[in-house]
Amino acid sequence: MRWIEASKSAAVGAAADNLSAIEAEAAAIVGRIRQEGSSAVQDYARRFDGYEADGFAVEKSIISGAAGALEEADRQAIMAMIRSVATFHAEQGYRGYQKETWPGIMCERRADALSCAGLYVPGGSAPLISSLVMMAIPARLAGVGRAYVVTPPDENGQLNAVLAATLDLLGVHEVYLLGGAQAVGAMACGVAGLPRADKIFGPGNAWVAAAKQCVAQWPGGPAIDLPAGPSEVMVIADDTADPAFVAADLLAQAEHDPLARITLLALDGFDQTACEAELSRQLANLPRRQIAAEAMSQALGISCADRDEAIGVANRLAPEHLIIQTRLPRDIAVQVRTAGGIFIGPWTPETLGDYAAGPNHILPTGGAGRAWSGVTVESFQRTTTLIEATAPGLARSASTFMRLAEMEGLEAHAASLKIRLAALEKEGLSS
Ligand code: HSO
Ligand code: ZN
Repeated sequence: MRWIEASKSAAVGAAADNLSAIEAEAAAIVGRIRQEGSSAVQDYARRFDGYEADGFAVEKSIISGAAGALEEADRQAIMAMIRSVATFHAEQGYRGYQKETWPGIMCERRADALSCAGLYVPGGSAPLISSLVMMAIPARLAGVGRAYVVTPPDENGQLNAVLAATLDLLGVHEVYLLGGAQAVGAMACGVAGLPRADKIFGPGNAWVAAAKQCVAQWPGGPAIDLPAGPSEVMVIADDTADPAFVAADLLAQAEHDPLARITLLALDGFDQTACEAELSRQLANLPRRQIAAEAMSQALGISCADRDEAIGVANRLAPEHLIIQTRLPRDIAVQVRTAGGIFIGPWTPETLGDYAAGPNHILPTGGAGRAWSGVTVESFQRTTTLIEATAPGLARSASTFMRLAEMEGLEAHAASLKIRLAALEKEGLSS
């Protein structure tokens, strides 16, 4: 872990990870899929996933009944996760409403679910069943017409068994075995047997994140949920923090990805030496220590003079997850306005939120939290506004609208009102 003073941390974040090479590769992959379609997807699947097949769709019979293979305690844990995520998300969703803004002009906002959403579930070394739940539940609550899952095949070229069981418990039966940037390309273009997604959801590694950003910029391309790349955690710790807890929380994110961004903001009195010792001790016992060690080699410790300085750094870096292990942690939480999710106090490890506390764990990374929020039911909805005027409503308000059109110098706009007023006058309906 490298330590710097907060006053020297201005370049952190701006210097960003060296992701441009990955961005270029991901752009080349989705670009070729856009040009060549299914054959390019098959080629990449063969090359990157070692997956040789005509199609990518998983047979429904593999999913239905898959939950039967789970141990009872595992089944119950997954069901508990589904329930608490559903309970928290049930409060969400755009509200439709009507307002008569002028006498005789009725305005309405209507919320509709997306027609087709593609949900990417990262696979590889750790199939993230929790990420699946974090997308499938809000999609269902929003009432999405068709929500399908795309996930890489396991080392045997199969759908991971625990993932299959979770899909079964969720009642999601449309699944395709594809990973990485090529999965994003296939969802965006609607090729290789996948339906064209209106919006692509899901966390992923740097390639997946870059591919999503790329397809979202195509004219007419799909929308994406949010810029979500490699995991990030920031811990703010003071002299009351237990260095072993802090070390454990840093490693819990480090084990996700060699590119995971790990930041520790140390306030006066935090025992850095004890924390470093705990990091080495705990790391040595982790099965995924190679990944975690790689991420930790890039980890940054920032010494902060006081709470305000730490709050300033946190707001500037906008971490995906912020864990506050200090005196009066809630006072800090209310002042940090850019984090994806905040975990308050010593008894709230991020792991609670990663799995089953309730809130969504798909959160903005890379500083995107300054403007983006995590996935919600609203992410699966869009809104349309409706306006309906009556003849008297139009007649009474037209002069104001006409003045506005004239101020903008748009005569045809004004004329679309005048022609109606004339018609109303003829019928003797004008006010
Ligand atoms: N921490 C991850 C989510 C996750 N953790 C899934 C465990 N499983 C998001 O950054
Ligand atoms: Zn996690």
